[in-house]
Amino acid sequence: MWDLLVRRARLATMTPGPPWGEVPGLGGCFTAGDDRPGALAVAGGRIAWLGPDAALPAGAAARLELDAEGRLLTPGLVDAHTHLVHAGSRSAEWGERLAGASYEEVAARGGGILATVRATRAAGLEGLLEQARPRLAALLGDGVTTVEVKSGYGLDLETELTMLRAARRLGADLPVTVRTSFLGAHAVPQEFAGRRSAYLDFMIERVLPAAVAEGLADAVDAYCEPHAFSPAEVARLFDAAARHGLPVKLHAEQRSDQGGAALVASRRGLSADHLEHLSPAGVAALAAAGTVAVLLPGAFLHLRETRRPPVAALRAAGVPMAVATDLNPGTSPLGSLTAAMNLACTLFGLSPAEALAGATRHGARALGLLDRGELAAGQRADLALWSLDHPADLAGRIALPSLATRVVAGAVHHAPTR
Ligand code: DI6
Ligand code: FE
Repeated sequence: MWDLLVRRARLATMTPGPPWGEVPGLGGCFTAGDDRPGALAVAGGRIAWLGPDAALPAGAAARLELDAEGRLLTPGLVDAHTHLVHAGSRSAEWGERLAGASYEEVAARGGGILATVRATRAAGLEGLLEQARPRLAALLGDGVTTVEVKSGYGLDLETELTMLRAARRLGADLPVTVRTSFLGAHAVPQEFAGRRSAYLDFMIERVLPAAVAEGLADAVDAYCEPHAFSPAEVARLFDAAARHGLPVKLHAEQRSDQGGAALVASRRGLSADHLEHLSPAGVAALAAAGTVAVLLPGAFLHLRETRRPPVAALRAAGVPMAVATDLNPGTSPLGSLTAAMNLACTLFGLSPAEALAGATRHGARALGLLDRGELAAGQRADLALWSLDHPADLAGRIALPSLATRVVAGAVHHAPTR
């Protein structure tokens, strides 16, 4: 007796398997075909069986049955890069940027990240939770079942920990897996102005160990740009991460080529994120290390960038490409992963199938998670059932509600708009 059985579904498995045919024009996306709907069974929070509906074992039964009526069933979506815990708004600075100021100019006069730091320090745990909940609700309503959340708007001991505690609390209170990244090396705060090395010492010797001691960090991230941290500074932080046994990832090559991708690849990092200015050597380094390229088209759009990440080179080198929202108040105020998938296609040239793989399988790998992101026996039963028929429809629309039901570790949550 299974816990849940979904019947008559169009399964986008994201992985090959014996009964599945590749959807024409959608490499990497497999279904049982229009005329042969699929079925998927869940037991103990995991996928127990899947196959063509007609091949269901005789006498198959479940405590709960869902009739998908031919609609699309995908793995639950994975948003592998967000800053969704933060306080305040930066729309005034966006106005300045629209009028011609650059991102770096705004940051140099104490705006940018430091403006969000002031608001975040003042908010407190409850204030942060109150502001983060609707952002997370937007992602969940769009099919997300796993989300990464970074610190990096505290930049002092207490607020960095408070941000990470808020992220953990969201994961405990809501039906979603939250993975945290420690981003103490996001900016040098005002009180350390002119003392960069002392700030890094403080992060490495005090704040990171405190986060680790409380079990608050799943990975270590940094922002590698001339106006943020140099590769040598990031390397010091990565050494500290290794001493704590934590995997690393990096904001790399967003505004300039610093060799950040090669650096994070040399540490067998989980992901290099942004990559608009990635060089051929950086592509080769990611490919050799198996490090995931996380594409963030929301930031490209909101910053009105013109230089695209080298998607054709990444594809040719076999680098897995994830797609994420980068949900943050300064450069990517984007609360929909399916919209990010659309932008990855329209702005960066991904195919709809690559975008779907980027928000499922490869998003999970960018977080070091091998137990989700595919429909296969043994995977976690994190699923999204859509009021759509074709896998390409998911990336093919912008901000049109299309989630019918989310399943998290086997538990069913119907969308209010169903
Ligand atoms: N992610 C980041 O952390 C930076 N840019 C990006 O895409 C800065 C975000 C911010 O300005 O708050
Ligand atoms: Fe970011």
